[in-house]
Amino acid sequence: MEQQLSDDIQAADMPVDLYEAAKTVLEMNDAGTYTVPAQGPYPHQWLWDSCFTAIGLRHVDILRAQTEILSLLRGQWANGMLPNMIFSPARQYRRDRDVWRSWLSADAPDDVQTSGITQPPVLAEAAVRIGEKLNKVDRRAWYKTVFPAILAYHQWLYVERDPHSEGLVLQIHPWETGLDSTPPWIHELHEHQLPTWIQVVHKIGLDNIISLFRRDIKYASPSQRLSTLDALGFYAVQRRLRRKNYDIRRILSHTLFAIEDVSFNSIFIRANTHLRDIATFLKVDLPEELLESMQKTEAAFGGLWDPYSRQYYSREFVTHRLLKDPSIGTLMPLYTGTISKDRAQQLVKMIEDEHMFGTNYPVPSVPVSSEWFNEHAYWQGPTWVNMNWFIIDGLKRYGYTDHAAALTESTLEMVKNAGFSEYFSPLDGSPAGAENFSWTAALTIDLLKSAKK
Ligand code: 9WN
Repeated sequence: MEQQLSDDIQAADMPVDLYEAAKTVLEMNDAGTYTVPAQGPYPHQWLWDSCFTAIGLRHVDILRAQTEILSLLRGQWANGMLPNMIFSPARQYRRDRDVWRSWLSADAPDDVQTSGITQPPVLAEAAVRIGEKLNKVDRRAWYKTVFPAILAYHQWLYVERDPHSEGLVLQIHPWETGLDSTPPWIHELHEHQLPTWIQVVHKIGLDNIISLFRRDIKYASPSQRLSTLDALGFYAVQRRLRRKNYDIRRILSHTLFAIEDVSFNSIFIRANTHLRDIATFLKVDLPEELLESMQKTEAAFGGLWDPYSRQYYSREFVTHRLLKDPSIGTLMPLYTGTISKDRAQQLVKMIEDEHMFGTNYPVPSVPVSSEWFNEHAYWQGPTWVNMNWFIIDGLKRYGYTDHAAALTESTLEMVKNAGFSEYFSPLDGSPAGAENFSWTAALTIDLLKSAKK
């Protein structure tokens, strides 16, 4: 009650138009028990999108925020996996469901159809953020409801995605990182995963015809999305996973396309901390084996640091080779809260550097000095509000409160000027991608609220 009152007072000081406009976007995208990322290009429920949405919605309607999370759990597989997409049952999306055929795996749920891969584990963060808004009795009930699912999910990540018990978890499709076209992954895709038929299609110029069937470029300029060559590459990876019935042993037995992504693992480390906190609150013990794995992850994470360039990178699972195409992933360790202060300072220097991430509207998804940088090209340059949200959170926890405040301000200004776009040019803040994007709206609400704290 007390918390609710102080939030109401804060809401009164906010730029009402931005707050109200953000709420309207979420209402517009509300599909009943979940929120679609945007009308048109994204008609299903996505894993980390719903987590971000719930983080914003908790300020508006806590019950609806809880429903957003609970509706995600209906997609959980028997082995603990949470899929990146739960498909709308509407007739017109049959093709989307058929591409994945989740029913090929005995672990997939019977009553909903899903993809066969996951997305960054933001679930524990969303659960805790909702928990913060509840009194102790309601928080206990809430944590009791979601704890088994989060536990099963983290255990699955270790069992299936850390098969050698080395500590870091691997990803098998660029979509699992949520940063689809991020340079290190696209580089690897071209190196290991472009079958000959795709190269032939590209050579004879058939991609133009294939483009006609792409839903995404009906809603955004093709220059702001994946190239058709890369989209075909993604499709080939997905088809291979489907051929193996999403069985990880069969998938990993013959592949060089498995990456321990720095951004995914950063989010996982933070999620593990949240899971431990939830268990402490509930006074339950986490399995010893899981606790050991969590410790191993924090220790192994140092292996992603390159002392020469003083940056973090993702690495190949098989060879442990660091993938040195620079990207925003290098900054995500700030969000873990477990790297040293010295390393955090190195990362902050890069955020300040105008030749790297210190643009007019930071934080670009690729540093401006990179040959990959392109201000409107999806995950190869634009600024994304969810990444800023992670970085702001990390900056605060490492004591960089002025940096966090400045980044919050520039993010809100960018949204206020350009609307709730999916992403923005880091140079002039111009909008790109889909319009009225849910996580941009939800995290705007959260930043508006947190800016006062
Ligand atoms: C594939 C929904 C999702 C986000 C991802 C973003 C984009 C999908 C796509 O949209 O990915 O999952 O169709 O490109 O990259 O982060 O969750 O908003």
